[in-house]
Amino acid sequence: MKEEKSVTISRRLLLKLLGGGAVWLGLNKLTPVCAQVSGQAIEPLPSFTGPEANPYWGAVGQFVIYPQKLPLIQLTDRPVQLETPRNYFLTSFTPNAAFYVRWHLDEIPNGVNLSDWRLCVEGNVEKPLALSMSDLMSQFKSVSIAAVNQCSGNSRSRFQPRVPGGQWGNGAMGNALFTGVCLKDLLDAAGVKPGSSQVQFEGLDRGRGPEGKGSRNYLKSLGLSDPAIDETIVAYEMNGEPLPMLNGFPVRLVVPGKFATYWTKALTWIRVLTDLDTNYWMSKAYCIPNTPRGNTTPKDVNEGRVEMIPIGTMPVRSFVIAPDGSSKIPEEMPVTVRGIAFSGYGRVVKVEFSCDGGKFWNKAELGEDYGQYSFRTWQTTWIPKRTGKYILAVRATDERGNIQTDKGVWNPGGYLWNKVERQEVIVGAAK
Ligand SMILES: Nc1nc2c(c(=O)[nH]1)N[C@H]1C(S)=C(S)[C@@H](COP(=O)(O)O)O[C@H]1N2
Ligand SMILES: [Mo]
Repeated sequence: MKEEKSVTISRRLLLKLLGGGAVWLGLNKLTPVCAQVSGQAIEPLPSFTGPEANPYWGAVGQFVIYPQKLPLIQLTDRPVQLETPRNYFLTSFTPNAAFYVRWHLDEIPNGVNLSDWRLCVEGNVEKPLALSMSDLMSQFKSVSIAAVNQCSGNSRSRFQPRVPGGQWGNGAMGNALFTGVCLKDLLDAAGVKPGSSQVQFEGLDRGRGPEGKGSRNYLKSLGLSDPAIDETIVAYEMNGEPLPMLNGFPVRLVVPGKFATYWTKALTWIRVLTDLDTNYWMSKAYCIPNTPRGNTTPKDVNEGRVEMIPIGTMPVRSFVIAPDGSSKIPEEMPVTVRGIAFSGYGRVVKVEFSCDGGKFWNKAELGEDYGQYSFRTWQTTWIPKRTGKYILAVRATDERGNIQTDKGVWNPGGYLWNKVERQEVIVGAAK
């Protein structure tokens, strides 16, 4: 759902970005601080329960604080990979300070001087562009869209047999209201020449890349004929604020419905290509088996029987966020079970809840609709009738009829996990 935003908001943000003579929105160092020992300049949500309360929802790791961030779960520090704790998914929009972080390369921008920075549109175009932040904000129509950013490897730690890569729990995802300009408008302004095939995106980060793979920069491309191109935006605002440095300041690509691998951060070069992009990040990394649900077996992979293609759209998913199993629930007392759902293929039209591990399902109530690419909250009232252990489960259906099942997937990248999620809870006698 695109909606035009008033110019006043852009102007307000522009003043924020460029105002007061301070054009350097920089951080001295992107160094983490241990959550436990740092001065708490920003307050974490109080309901944090930690991985020990439920080892299976989030990743296992220590909590660290990076600049502009709340305590997040650390997967790795070089490159920076931080997971959002479960409690932040009670709402449709994920706070910027709690939004997960994933980079591939070590040399990430610590600051960007907006007086020098230009967004370049180059390659097979009539008129190459070099746009300043104020050009972007004043010369192009501003649009906003609520969209889920999910890492392809979200929930990778569930894979059996395990696969290499960050062992994410479920928190390598987030939803935000992104505001920026349409990619299409930038391409039209530059004039895409005939014979073009793809558009390539490059950010400011540099580094050695995965061991032995020799890639100095992270390059991703979209096909010009991909319908996603028409919905893609170059965002300079996230939830009404400039983007956090770690989430791609000053601008990032937002490709609604597609996995975040295409959502280039600190985007600085948009390059129209005449050939197919075969760089490492397109042809080796982020590829999935060309099979139903991207499912295969280690045996088929080892025997070279699997054709791999670049990953694309996010399958339907839903989560139980509360209760999280950390405390006993009193018998006969109503409990509000809450969570979120989303699908890259279309609006979530139904969420069903089960309190018996998936034998019987009941429709849950859907929260506010922020558009087809957004998280949709859901809730239902559950009154446990007896004491003991219960397995809660949730499944979502999108408008294309895709529904979650109990079948997991396996592929060598650890991508596309969307099995029905479960949560064990204990009900005790009410005193
Ligand atoms: N420049 C740049 N953009 C990038 C990446 C990167 O390594 N460099 N990683 C991508 C991947 S794989 C993910 S999952 C998302 C993570 O977005 P976030 O850090 O804002 O949550 O950024 C994407 N954009
Ligand atoms: Mo990712």
